[in-house]
Amino acid sequence: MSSFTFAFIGLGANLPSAEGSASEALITAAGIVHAEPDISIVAFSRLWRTPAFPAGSGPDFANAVAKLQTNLPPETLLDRLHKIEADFGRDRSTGRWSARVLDLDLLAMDDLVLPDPDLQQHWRELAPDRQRVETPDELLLPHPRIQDRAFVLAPWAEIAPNWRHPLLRQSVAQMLAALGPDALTGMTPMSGHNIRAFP
Ligand code: PH2
Ligand code: MG
Ligand code: MG
Repeated sequence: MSSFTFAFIGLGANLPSAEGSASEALITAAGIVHAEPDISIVAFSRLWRTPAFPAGSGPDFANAVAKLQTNLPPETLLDRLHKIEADFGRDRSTGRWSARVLDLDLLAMDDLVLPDPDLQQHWRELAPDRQRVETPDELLLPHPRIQDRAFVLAPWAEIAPNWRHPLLRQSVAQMLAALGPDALTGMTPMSGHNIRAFP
């Protein structure tokens, strides 16, 4: 597993931390990810301010998507992302979908499908009430909720509109368009935080 691969990660935060505001946390986290051995950020979206999903569940989020180049296998990359979250003081014991100082989600790597198409379909089509309480034990790639989430797809479309979901056969731009115009309600790109350029 040393072939050179790209990956997409989603960054999110909706609580201030020792690093400052949620948006400052994303910028600091991006620098830490880029400084990791065997990982480079090669593209970074704008930072977006997005209403918390589900509606009313907490303060607005800052969200962004980064494209990484890495030769790490998926599980190792995910471990590195979790370690960075922990260093930010993220407490994973407070439950799913609670407010967080930093969330780094592995969205996709190349056109890899993990663990298999059937389990992908099971988790993708899980009823919303069960999504709150059930979590897969194993790593799923692509992340099973990307096609539902404008806060992921809108920043992602800025850097890779043509990346294609290997099972749904839709591009990022097509998945975003399929959500309809209301999906972007309340979402705004933030100015003054342009970190597109990584050396
Ligand atoms: N992340 C969640 C739950 N809800 N809402 C927004 N707007 N942005 C997120 O990143 C987000 C969320 C779980 O990780
Ligand atoms: Mg998340
Ligand atoms: Mg997460």
